[in-house]
Amino acid sequence: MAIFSSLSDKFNHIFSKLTKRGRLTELEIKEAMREVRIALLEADVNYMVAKDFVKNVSEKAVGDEVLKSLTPAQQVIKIVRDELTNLMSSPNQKLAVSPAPPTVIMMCGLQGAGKTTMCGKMAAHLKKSGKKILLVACDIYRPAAINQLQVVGKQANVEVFEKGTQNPVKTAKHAVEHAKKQGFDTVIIDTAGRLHINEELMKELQDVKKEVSPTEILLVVDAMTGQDAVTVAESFNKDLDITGVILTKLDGDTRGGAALSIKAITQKPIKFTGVGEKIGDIEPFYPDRIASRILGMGDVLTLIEKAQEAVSEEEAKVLEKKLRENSFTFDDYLAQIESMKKMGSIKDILGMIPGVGSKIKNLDIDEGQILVNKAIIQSMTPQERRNPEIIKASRRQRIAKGSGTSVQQVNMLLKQFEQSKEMMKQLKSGKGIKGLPRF
Ligand SMILES: Nc1nc2c(ncn2[C@@H]2O[C@H](COP(=O)(O)OP(=O)(O)O)[C@@H](O)[C@H]2O)c(=O)[nH]1
Ligand SMILES: [Mg+2]
Repeated sequence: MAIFSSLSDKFNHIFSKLTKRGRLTELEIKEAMREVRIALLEADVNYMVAKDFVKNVSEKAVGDEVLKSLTPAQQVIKIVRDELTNLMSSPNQKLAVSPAPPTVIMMCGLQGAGKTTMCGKMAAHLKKSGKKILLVACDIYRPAAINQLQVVGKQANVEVFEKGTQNPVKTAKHAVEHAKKQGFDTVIIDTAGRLHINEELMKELQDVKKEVSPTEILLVVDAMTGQDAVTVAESFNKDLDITGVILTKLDGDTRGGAALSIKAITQKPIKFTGVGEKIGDIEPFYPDRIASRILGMGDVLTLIEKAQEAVSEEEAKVLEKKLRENSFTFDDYLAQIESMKKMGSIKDILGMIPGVGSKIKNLDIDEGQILVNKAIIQSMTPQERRNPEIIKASRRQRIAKGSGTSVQQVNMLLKQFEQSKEMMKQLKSGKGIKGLPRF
C-alpha cells in the first residue's frame, strides 16, 4: 500500500532540501514548517490539527539543540516523526478484551463504510490468535445484509448468529446469551448504516449499546471521504461515545487527512485499517509505523510480520532444502504463489522496504501473469507437476484447454520453470541472490 504517497512525496521533497543545507537557521526551519503545513492541508488534514502540529514541531525544532547540532535536518525529521506518532497515538490503541467473556465488539457507521466486510476481516484476524468468534447480524433493513454477513462468516470460518428481521436490540441480546452458553470469546455485532446520520439510526444503536454494554464500540469510516470521515466520527462519538475507529479503504487514493485528524479531533484512536476488499486485508493501526511510512522510512516491522505470517519458518526451511536438492516442483511453485497472495500484492510488499517506497510506483509487476501461471499449474495432474519433463505435445494441449490458455502460454511457463531450475542450480553454492534485501 503506497500509503499517503502524495503527502509522503511532499515531505520527502521538503526534508531533502533541508538535508542538503547542512547547518540550518531558524528562518530556514520556519520556511520548511510553512511547507509542512501546506502539505498537511493539501492532504486534507483538519485545519486546526495542521496548525497545532506545526506549532508543536516548530517549538521543538528551533531550539539550540537542533540549530547547533551537526545533523540538524535529521533532528527536524525525527521531531516530525515523533509528533506524527503522537498525533495518532492513544493508550487504548489495542483492542480491549473483557475480563468477563465474551468481549462484545459493536461495529457502527454509515452505509457503505465497510462494516460488514470489516466484521469478516476482524473475525478472521482474531481467529488467528485462537479466539472463538460469533458474528451477529443486526442489519435487518436490507434483505441482502444478513446474507452478506453469512458470506464473510463463511470465508472467516466462524459462526453467524441471525434472527431474520427480529428487532436488532433483541437479536444482539440473544446473541450474547448464546455466546455465553456456547463459550464464545468474542462477539462481533454488525449493525445497520444509513446514508446520512439520522436520529432513528442513533437511537437504535444507543438501544443496542444499552442492552449489551459492548467492550468496544468501533466506528467504521471510509478513508476516501477525508474530512467527511472526521465529521462523521465527531458526530457518532457525541451520540454513542465510541471507543475507537476503523479506517477502511486505505488502499484507495486517500490523501491521509482522516488518518491524521481523527484522533486529534475525537480523542478516540484508530485501532484497525482496511486495506482492500479481501478477508485478509486488515492491519492493526500502529501510529509509529504509519508515521515512518509517511516519511518514507518504510515499514519494515509490518513487512516482517506479513512475511512471517505468510511463510512459516518450517515451510521456509523445507523450501530451502528443496531448492538445494533441486527437487523443486510445480506444487512448490503453486504453494509459493499462495503465500505471496497471503502477503498481499508484490508491489505493496516492496513499497514497505525503506527507500524503495516511492521508486516502486513506476515499476510494473505482472501479477496477471502470475494468475495465468497458477491456472496452468492447476490444470496439470499431480504427476505432471512433479515431473514436468513428461509434459509433451498432447499434454500441453490438454493443459492449455483446461486452464483456458494457449499452448504457447503453457510452453512459456514450462520454459521459465526450466530456466528457474537452472538458476537455482547455480545458486546452490548458497550465497543467495545478490542485491535482494535480506531480513
Ligand atoms: N478497496 C476497499 N474496499 C472496501 C474496503 N472495505 C470495504 N470495501 C468495499 O466497500 C463496499 C461496502 O462495504 P460493506 O462492508 O458492505 O459496507 P457496510 O454498508 O458498512 O456494511 C463493498 O464493496 C466492500 O467490498 C477496503 O478496505 N478497501
Ligand atoms: Mg453492511
